[in-house]
Amino acid sequence: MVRPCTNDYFKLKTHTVVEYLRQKLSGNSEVNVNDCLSNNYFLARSKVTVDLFNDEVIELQHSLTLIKGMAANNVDRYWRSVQEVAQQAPFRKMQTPGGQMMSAEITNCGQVGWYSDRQGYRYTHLDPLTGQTWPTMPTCLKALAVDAATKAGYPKFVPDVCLINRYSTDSKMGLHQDRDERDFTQPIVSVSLGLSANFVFAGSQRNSPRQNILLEHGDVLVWGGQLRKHFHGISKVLPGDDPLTGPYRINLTFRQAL
Ligand code: MD3
Ligand code: FE
Repeated sequence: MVRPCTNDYFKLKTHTVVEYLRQKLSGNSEVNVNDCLSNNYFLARSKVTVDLFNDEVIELQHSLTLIKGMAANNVDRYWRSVQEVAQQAPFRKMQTPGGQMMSAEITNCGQVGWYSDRQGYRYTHLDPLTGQTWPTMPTCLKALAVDAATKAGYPKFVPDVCLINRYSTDSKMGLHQDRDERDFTQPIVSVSLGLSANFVFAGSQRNSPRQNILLEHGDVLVWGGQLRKHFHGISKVLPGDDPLTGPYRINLTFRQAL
């Protein structure tokens, strides 16, 4: 069921949400509760707990669908698959074309992999680190992405790459657009595992108004339509020791690149 994101609906759960946010963010000076409550962050957080919002497919805004906690089911399989990918194609830091080191570590699986160095951003058929093809996309991960895209209204989504980011608590990802793919009518499906992060979502311009969205373990988001080309980044990974990932946040983005 797709439930529209209306204020009436969220007012019902306001108290729970506020308490939840306070707990989650307490002692974290860089992410402010009031700030979060004042914009769409509040709406995102209204789907707080898996038990409150189990199985709901929520359209946070046009072309942005949240399936709260979807990946928390079967997460052991997903996590094992990520580790198997990382054995074949290790996480590594990549360089931007400008020569800066990115702070998140990256690997890929699928027919191609996203890569960046002094020669630019691109998708490659071989992993430059190993000289081998990128690992095959594990079936359970692909199925998760296709299922999420279908629920969000993109039944024809066939991801050919999954880019995997690993963040420690001092990693960030600056505002950027994802524009190395061929067909922008296809969505991107993102899956967050482990530590939470503050995701910053801007508009079509780098200096468009920004909204903050707290991405938590198990969250699956489908980004389509015009939003597909919007600027976005990760400003902060919240410290912690996750039972699954330890000191890391893992983000999977499924794309149709070719
Ligand atoms: C909105 N990753 O890999 S996931 C990336 O948390 C990337 O690792 C972030 O940005 C991360 O390129 C954000 C959410 C996300 C991913 C792709 C998008 C949001 C997006 C593409 C267009 C618009
Ligand atoms: Fe991105």
